[in-house]
Amino acid sequence: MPQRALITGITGQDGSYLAELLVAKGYEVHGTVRRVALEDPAHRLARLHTVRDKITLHAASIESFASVFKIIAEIQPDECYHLAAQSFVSYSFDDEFSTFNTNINGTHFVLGALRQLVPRCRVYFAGSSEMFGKADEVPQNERTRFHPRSSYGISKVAGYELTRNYREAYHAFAVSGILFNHESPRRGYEFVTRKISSGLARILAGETAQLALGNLEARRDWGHAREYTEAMWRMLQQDEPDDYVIATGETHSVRDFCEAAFSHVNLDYRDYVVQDDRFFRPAEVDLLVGDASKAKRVLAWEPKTTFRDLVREMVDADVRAIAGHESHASEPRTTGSGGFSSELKAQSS
Ligand code: GDR
Repeated sequence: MPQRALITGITGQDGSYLAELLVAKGYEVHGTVRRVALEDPAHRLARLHTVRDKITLHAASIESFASVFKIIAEIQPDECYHLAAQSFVSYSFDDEFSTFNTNINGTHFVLGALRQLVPRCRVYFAGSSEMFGKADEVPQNERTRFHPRSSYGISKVAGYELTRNYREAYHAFAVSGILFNHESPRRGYEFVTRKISSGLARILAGETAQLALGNLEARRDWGHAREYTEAMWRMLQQDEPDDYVIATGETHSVRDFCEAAFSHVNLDYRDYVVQDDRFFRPAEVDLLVGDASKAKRVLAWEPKTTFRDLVREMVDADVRAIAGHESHASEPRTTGSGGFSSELKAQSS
């Protein structure tokens, strides 16, 4: 009997890479998607094109306990990767209530339904470096104090604590991956890296002359999403459940990302990038950089893609896509305004 995995948020960047990984490992893979996604597969399931006929998709809403309960009862998974969330930090300032509802209740529903229906199921919760927020130590590790700076970050701390408490109180094999930023050509267009790579492609295609961004000095630890989904899987293969930081240990500013992206196509970002107050956040996280030495020691996991290679891969993919050589392995383009696209709600980053 193959191992059966359930991925919530399977249509997102991480969900799609994880689905590919688990299919390659011989798992029977199930995923939850919003009903609207099934009605518009060409766009909303685009990231899943390599595995679409090898996985089973189920319409479900993680905001409904009845819906989550029904899916889990039906699938009886051996492993559950709970990735579905409102994952855009900026949007969480616009609507704290729906961010809490989706992210905290969604996680609670998954944990609660698994406890009742399949207590042996191993469950992964998508924690985030945003839980560290205004961190008081650099780099951040599994023992660093949390100081979230957005309702998104707060919702992830709540999910992390719920996961830990299910592990301690009910002996669930429940773990949190504290993943730092992870990007790829499948990244949603509203996140800064993809906004830069797709904006640059539009500039090269003559569709626009400028790229408006917010805070260029914010520093992040950016890795490749495909490698981060491998870490998720490894966490569920351990003898004991535990939480892990997944990061590269390198930090770069948004400005560095612009510089690397534009210079890759022999342009100077200073001729195109403008700062726009609309894209600044009410509370910013200035510097995040992770210490993944526990993951290296216990999971034998290490990042491989360098910052420059990640930038190049994203820029090359967007330039090719806009030239019409291949379709975007992503969702439909937003306006490029950095605004929240409602169809991305309840997908993982
Ligand atoms: P982040 O990702 O908030 O770190 O969360 P994002 O790419 O949105 O922002 C990174 C940094 O870039 C600055 N920035 C801008 N950001 C956006 N989106 N648009 C802009 O125009 C812009 N200009 C500057 C931001 O202020 C910020 O400092 C991501 C998400 O995937 C989360 O779901 C995940 O948990 C964390 O990474 C780890």
